[in-house]
Amino acid sequence: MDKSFKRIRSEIEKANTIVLTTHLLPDGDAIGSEFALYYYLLKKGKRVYIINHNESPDHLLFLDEDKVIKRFRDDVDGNTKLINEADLLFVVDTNEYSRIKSMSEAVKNSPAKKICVDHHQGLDPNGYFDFISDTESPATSQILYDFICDDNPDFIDKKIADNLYAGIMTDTGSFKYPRTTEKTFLICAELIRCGTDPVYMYDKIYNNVPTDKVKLLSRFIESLSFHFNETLAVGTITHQDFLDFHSDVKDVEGFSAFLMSMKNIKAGFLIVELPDSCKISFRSKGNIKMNEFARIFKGGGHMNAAGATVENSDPRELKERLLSEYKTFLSKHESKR
Ligand SMILES: [Mn+2]
Repeated sequence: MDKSFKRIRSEIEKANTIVLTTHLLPDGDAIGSEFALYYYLLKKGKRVYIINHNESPDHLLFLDEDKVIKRFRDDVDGNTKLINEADLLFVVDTNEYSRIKSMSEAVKNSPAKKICVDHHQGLDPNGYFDFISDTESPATSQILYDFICDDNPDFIDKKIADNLYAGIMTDTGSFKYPRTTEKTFLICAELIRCGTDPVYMYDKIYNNVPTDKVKLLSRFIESLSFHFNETLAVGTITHQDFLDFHSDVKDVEGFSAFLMSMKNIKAGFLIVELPDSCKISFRSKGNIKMNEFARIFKGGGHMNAAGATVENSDPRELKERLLSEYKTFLSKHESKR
């Protein structure tokens, strides 16, 4: 890896203008990596731009205090021009051009040398002029820590440290996912020494759930019913719930996982009422084939996670139908054993 560090550093030395981008729906590691690289490159005297497909989520906006990130579609021509005229283009935290969405054509067509820094599997070496890839690393930000220190550890100031820390903390699930190692903690200790406040960072990123989303969750919990000896949980979110709490279907993220967090629950249904249909999420544990069950409702998916959309249906009637179909489904299952 040290060799690619040196090669890429010599490309940076030669470059004047550098554009950075990352994957759609950017997360803490995507944005933290972009800003760590951004502030490092500014110190190297480069002209640097960050252009993304999506705008940043609310809880990460504090990392963009200088309002640096441009959204590609807000000025397609201007941004395409920047991408075309750049000497170097960094793609961070993904190696697939399809994941930079609306920007992929502009980036692929640009004569700039493209460099990928990533920790995901599946990098195609032919897709880039050069790359740093480490699939053992828990975060792209951790790779960039090594990259910047390999140049000069004094480059890590508080701003760079905060962004690297944000990337590492979020991609390790606050230091609990498998690729979290001793090295991860040593790096974070060093980032804290450089000025990062871990309490402040956690608070900004995680203690930031809008109250309307919590009210929607509360409505969902009130709606729960339990069946078949408390092995099945069913929850419903109605169109009215969305209106009451100024929310929409993206705010139910995590609700079906919540169903499955309960001890004796083996299956869960989440019914979400949309203007002219109902969306069902089916979840299960073990060998209960939810994709098979979802087919009754013209849906599909994986064994433990499936989905279906039922047009023009009433959520209460749909729930009754789900329960009666599931009873039949269970009895067929039992008889097969
Ligand atoms: Mn990542």
